[in-house]
Amino acid sequence: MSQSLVGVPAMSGAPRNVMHFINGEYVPSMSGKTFADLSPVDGREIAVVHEAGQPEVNAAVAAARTALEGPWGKMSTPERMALLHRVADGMQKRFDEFVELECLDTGKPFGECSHVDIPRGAANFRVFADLVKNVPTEAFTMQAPDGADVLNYSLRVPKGVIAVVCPWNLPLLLMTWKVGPALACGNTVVVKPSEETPLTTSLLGEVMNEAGIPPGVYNVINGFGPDSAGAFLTQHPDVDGITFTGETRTGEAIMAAAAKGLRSVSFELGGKNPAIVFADCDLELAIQTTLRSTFVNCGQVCLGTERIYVERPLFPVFVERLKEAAEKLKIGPPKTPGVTLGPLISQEHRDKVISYYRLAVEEGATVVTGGGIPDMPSDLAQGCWIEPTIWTGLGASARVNREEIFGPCCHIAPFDSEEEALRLANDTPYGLTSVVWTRDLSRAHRVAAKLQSGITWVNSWFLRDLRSPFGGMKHSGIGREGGVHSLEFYTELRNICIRY
Ligand code: NAD
Ligand code: 6OD
Repeated sequence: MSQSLVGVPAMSGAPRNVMHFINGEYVPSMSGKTFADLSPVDGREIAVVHEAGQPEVNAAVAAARTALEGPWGKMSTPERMALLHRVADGMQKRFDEFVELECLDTGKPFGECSHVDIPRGAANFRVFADLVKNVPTEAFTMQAPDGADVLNYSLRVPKGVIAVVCPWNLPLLLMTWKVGPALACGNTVVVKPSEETPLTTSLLGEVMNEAGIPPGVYNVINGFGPDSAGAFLTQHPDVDGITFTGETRTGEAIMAAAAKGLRSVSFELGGKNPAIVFADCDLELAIQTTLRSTFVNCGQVCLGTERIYVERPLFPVFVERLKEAAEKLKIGPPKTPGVTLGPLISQEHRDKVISYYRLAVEEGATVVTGGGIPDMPSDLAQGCWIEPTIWTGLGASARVNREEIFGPCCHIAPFDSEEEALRLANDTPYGLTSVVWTRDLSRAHRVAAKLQSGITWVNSWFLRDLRSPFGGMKHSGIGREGGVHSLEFYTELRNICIRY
């Protein structure tokens, strides 16, 4: 069994070596092309990553096809489910390595990786393995014109070879959220992790081998998007379906690629998510939860809150309380005790977020707190640090209120009526999530029903039941995953009609 060098602690700080994982083997790029994976904490090179060209992508897709038609395709559902539980067990066994690598790649606080990202990675395999066994299909009886009996029944079959293209913000969680159900449904996958965060996706290859998953079922190719691994994979004619999480603009490019050959897509895209806070809310809970929904993972969560509308009588108190809470966030590296805010993912992304910090001021915002780059010790000076930031005073048409920033920042505005709050919240091309804060149950139902988002949380945020539908409206996505909805994308539903 070939070993990745990704999980091996680097000797004297030397970068790790990240290869592709194709047909159960770690392989380098034929071209010898590599790129650097940099730490967001201090800018040092943490890994040398092999960049896939067309030959590696072809090999990965071919391996996936062979496995689909071979041992994986022939395996019974209970055998496949047992193997997926072994994958989850294997992730649990190597939990510390996964946490270490995810923290290294993303710079996020240790507690976030160990309490959210990695446990969810394992849960994504268990939940879908169990679910597939328990979902019924349909059956209808009728009579043919000559009086013969007829039975229609449906069968779910795997869709085929699935391309899984992933972002960097929750690398293992979001990748396994796709790979778990895809494999549970009997497909094989070729994963393209983000070029910013390839480590845990690579390590999972070893776990797949250890669990006994046949070669070719789980393949990983590394590289960038356009003119690189991402584009080669999504344009590949032998890919049957593409599941993608990332920016809306990238979704448009991938949809164009998918049009050739009429491949189906499932897209989880960007957001500009609102929270509506009524004056009767549980203020303490609303503040503590909004602190998370805005600043956790340094604001790099697609479900996060960037626009907050507060009923006018509560507005000054809410702004002051959220400011106080934001100013208590402790910025620093993953393992420093008490750290609650890590860096942004890259200098390039920090440049983008800082450009919005400048734009907010140009558009006339009042900076309630933050707005800049914090002073950090000299050994962290090359990190992608940024201050948590709150603005007020902008109108609905300000770009800061319309465009996804994906940083630790939000704008807070007052409202005077339920209708106005709904109009403001829905005034966006996006429609991923929304949050409502109120103790009035009737109002909670009324407002939740009128919000234009795939997911609405009432008096909570990011509470996830993996059986429930997940996805975005408008420019925030195409399709739903979660529970049976994942099965709808990862299988073809066939009808058999029998006259007897
Ligand atoms: P991104 O779109 O830049 O990249 C995502 C992936 O797509 C990467 O692996 C990248 O290499 C690849 N890619 C880029 N261009 C491509 C192309 N032309 N063809 C094929 N592949 C291509 O997104 P990101 O910056 O990694 O992630 C942040 C974005 O993801 C934010 O907009 C965020 O809202 C969104 N996101 C959405 C969800 C959701 O559930 N809706 C979840 C997480 C992140
Ligand atoms: O919880 C999930 O399943 C999920 N897809 C979360 C997405 C988070 C976005 O950053």
